[in-house]
Order: sequence, then C-alpha cells, then structure tokens
Amino acid sequence: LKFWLLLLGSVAGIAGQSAAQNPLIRDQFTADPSARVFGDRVYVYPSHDIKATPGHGRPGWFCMEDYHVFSSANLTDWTDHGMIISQTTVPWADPASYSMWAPDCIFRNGKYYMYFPTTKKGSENGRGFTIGVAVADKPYGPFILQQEPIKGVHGIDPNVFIDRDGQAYLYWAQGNLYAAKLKENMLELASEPIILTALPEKGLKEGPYLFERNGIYYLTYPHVANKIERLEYATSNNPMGPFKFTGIIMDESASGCWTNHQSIIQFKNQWYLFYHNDDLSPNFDKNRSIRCDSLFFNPDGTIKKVIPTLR
Ligand code: FUB
Repeated sequence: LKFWLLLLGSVAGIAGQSAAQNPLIRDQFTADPSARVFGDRVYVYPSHDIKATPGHGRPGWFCMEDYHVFSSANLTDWTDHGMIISQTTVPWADPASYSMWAPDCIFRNGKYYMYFPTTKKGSENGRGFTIGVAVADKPYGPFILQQEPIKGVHGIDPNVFIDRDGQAYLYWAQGNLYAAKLKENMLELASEPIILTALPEKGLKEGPYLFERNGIYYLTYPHVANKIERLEYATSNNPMGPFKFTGIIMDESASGCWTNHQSIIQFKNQWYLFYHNDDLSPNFDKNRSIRCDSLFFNPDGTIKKVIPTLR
C-alpha cells in the first residue's frame, strides 16, 4: 500500500508541477521572453501585452506600455519584480505609442544593460522604431534610461551576445535580421550594421536571438511560414556569419498565435527554450503568454525540434 501511495503521490506531483509550469506567468499577459541566467536564478524580460482601449493603443493590434521582469530559481515559482521601464519615462520615446516591443538584457562589467525597441517622439502610425538602452546595478533595476536611442539602429527585437573574447554584438530586425558590433560601453555601435544573409529569402524574419555552444554560433529567429511564425535557426563559426540555414526548432502550429519569439539558455546543466503561446487568450492572439520547455541537441550539434508541453 505504501508503494502505491508513494507512486500516486509522485504522479500527482509531476502532473501538478507540469500544470503549474506553462504558461509561466498567469496574472498578466507576457510575450517575447528573453531569458538570462544571472547568478543562481533565471530572469525573464518579456513584452507586457495589455488590451488596447479607446485612446490607448490601436484596437486589435499589439499594445504594450511597459516592461516587468520576472525571476525564478526553479522555473516553476516566479517572482514579479514589478514594472522596470514605462513608455512615459523614456526621454526620446513617444509617451503614448504603446509600442514597447520585445526587449533583452545582458550583464557586463558589473552592470545590467536592458535593450528595448519603441517608437520615437513624432513618428507616425507606430513607424520609426529604434532601440534604447537602460542600465542598472541589479537585474531588476532600478534602470537608468539613456537620453537618446542607439545611433544607426532602426528596427525592433534587440538581442545582445557577448563572445568569449569579450566582443559584444547587437542583433535586431527590420524585415531582415541585422547585426553590428557594440563598443565596450555597450551603448554605441562599433561597426556598420550588416544584413545577415543566407537565411530563407522569402517571408518576414524577426526576433533574432544568438547563442554559442561548442564553437557553433546559433542564430535563432521566428520566420513567417504559411502566414504564421515558426522558430528556425542558422549556424556559423562566426557571430556575424555567414550563416547557413540549419533547421526548425518549433513548428508554426505550436504557438497558437501568428507570432512566436524565442530565447535559449542553459540552466543547471539543462538547455531550455522560452517562447510564447495563446494559453490565456485563445481568441485574441495579441495577448500572449510566455512558456518554457526543455531543449535537446543531437550529437552533431543540431537542435531537436521542441514539441510544446500540454497546457
Ligand atoms: O511583441 C511584438 C512583436 O511581435 C515582437 O517584437 C515580435 O518579435 C513579435 O513577437
């Protein structure tokens, strides 16, 4: 009897754990998760979807006015550290664009650098996206905003990668994927932007996220296939490419939204894919929810396709 009770308890425990895991955040909409390991915790910097109301955002479209950061020591229990940046406090931004799209954050020389896209003051109809930076001493802020966006960058979905030799790179999207080196100060470009080529030529590509494993640079990105985004990747032996299309990480049917957006981290010897889905809003796919599932590599370094866990 003791054996069966233990077995029942552990099955219930596993079921309870997986049910509690996805979506990760349940009291608000979250999307575009940029996950980072800082110390012994995972921090996630997502977009914060809200619902547009008359005079506040564009009904039927993405609507985001601020960012929260969340952290966890076990990927199950998440702490909301609260609002870290609002559109109303960014000196150069349109304070009512509701366009605080996918951000990223990285640690360097004792500081946390948060990169975020939004539209400049005076830009029309949500056009004119550029990328700003805010700097903090802790991963959850307070973040001090730079007075101007990064010069020479036009687009969305910033991602920063620091190579083993200390060189930092900024990636972003504007129809295609772009890359440039960053200066040591992490606030200015150190090279002219290049378009990353040899990816599928047709279809929108956005949300670049680059990581390195065993000398292989993996450029991951959502790509519109059959009108819906699927997560793909290309590989190179150099963070600026040239990249070669290598495979699909998550099928288009997996997201439930027309968008998907990914980050990939290694935490406590396991690799994880963070992405988003329509879990909490099945009838309106601009109100998304972030998720996480284990990710595995084949012996040759290719990525095994991730099948989302059940809701
Ligand atoms: O969240 C707004 C936009 O949708 C992001 O910037 C894209 O990557 C897509 O997820």
